[in-house]
Amino acid sequence: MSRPPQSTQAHHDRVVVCGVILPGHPQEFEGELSEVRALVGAAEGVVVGEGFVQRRERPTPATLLGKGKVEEIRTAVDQHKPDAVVVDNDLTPAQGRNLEKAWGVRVIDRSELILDIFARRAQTRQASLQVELAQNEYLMPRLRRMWTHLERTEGAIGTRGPGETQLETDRRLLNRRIADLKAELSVIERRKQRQVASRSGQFTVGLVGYTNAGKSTLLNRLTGSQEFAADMPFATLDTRTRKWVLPDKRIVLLSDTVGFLQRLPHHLVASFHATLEETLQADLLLHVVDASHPDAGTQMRAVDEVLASMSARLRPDVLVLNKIDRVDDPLSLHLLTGDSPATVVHVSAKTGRGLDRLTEVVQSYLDERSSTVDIFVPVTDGRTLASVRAAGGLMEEEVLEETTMRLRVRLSAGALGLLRQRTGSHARFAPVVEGAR
Ligand SMILES: Nc1nc2c(ncn2[C@@H]2O[C@H](COP(=O)(O)OP(=O)(O)OP(=O)(O)O)[C@@H](O)[C@H]2O)c(=O)[nH]1
Ligand SMILES: [Mg+2]
Repeated sequence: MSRPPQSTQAHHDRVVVCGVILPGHPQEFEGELSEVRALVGAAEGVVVGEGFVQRRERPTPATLLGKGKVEEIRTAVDQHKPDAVVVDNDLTPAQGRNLEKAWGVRVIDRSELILDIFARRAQTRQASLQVELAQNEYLMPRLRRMWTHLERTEGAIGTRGPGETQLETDRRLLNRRIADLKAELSVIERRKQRQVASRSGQFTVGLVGYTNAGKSTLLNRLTGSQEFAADMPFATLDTRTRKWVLPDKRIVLLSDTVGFLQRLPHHLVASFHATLEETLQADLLLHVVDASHPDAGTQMRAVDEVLASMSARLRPDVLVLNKIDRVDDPLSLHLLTGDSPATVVHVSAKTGRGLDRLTEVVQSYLDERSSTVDIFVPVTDGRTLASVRAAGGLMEEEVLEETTMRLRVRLSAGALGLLRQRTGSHARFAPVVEGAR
């Protein structure tokens, strides 16, 4: 909850939280304001006092919250003297201004809070630029709010208030910064696209899911990595891709990415589009769900919605119900998956339960998209033999007439193409007709 982003101050902002439930908002939002509390924690803030929730048919245009609620919160502000009030909704610039006037304290809306967390977590150049871009676009229509204290000179004949002039300068600078950020990002994105294209021979598996579902923990467990995983929203902001060696030695690339959240700021989704796309282009998409969460169903739908908003054809192939070590009632898992067309696997990334089944599922997808080939290589060509063996998927090896090796492999079309390139004219490929084996 600081600007500029990435503050290293140890100071913890004390905040009062409130929110309005509008028709169509998920149930989760009701009651405890538990999600916004977790978000405040992730922004290193501390919630003081009770939260204020108001259910309304439609927002009050000027202040979002109703008059009575604004008064009630004013009393809480007087009592607790917080650094800010966090409103778990998006506010228009005018609503933010009006509430700050009414409460005499800084007001932070949901988008700003989420942007702040992202700013704290960004580790790569790309993530930092993406967050800064989203922050600046959020700030643009709100610049005026920062200059309200200078507005008194407004309207005097023949004068333009110093606030106005400053505002114009700020706008110009901000626009220039936004253009620079976009330019630098597009350079990084093009470079990454080339990297992704260079992997085209490999079978790729992408992990998506609500924040805190356990994606990074699963990636670490399956690939023996040690990426940051923690009980907080948005522990991961970047795409990480790791090699996953399957029991039959075939290699797939497993990618982890930023978690989703319901009602994500659209600036942020737009900024992170490139990062997400990298994962979403995977051959196989796994949707990881925290099955022990009371709002698991809502979270699953939120993920589906974000995916659908990015591309209509995006549908996860496998639903991974994680954290089953914390689920007592197996029936609840049944209710969660309902009539989902995806393959469902129950796992615990923590204890390792169910991971063998998940591996089988991934292997069988890989098999479906693979074909079997006999590769003939001179026995003396150690290099080519090594390349074929390293590609994985080796099923048989046989020496023919002491001069030629026959290696039978089962690989995805991409991996086979890559192997053909690597081995050049040193190897002869002969497809094995299915069923003849
Ligand atoms: N009990 C239990 N806890 C788990 C399991 N898997 C992950 N966790 C915990 O859940 C928390 C979140 O895990 P992460 O792997 O960071 O989740 P993520 O989906 O990567 O979250 P973001 O990066 O924030 O989107 C951590 O505290 C994990 O230890 C599980 O199977 N059982
Ligand atoms: Mg993570």
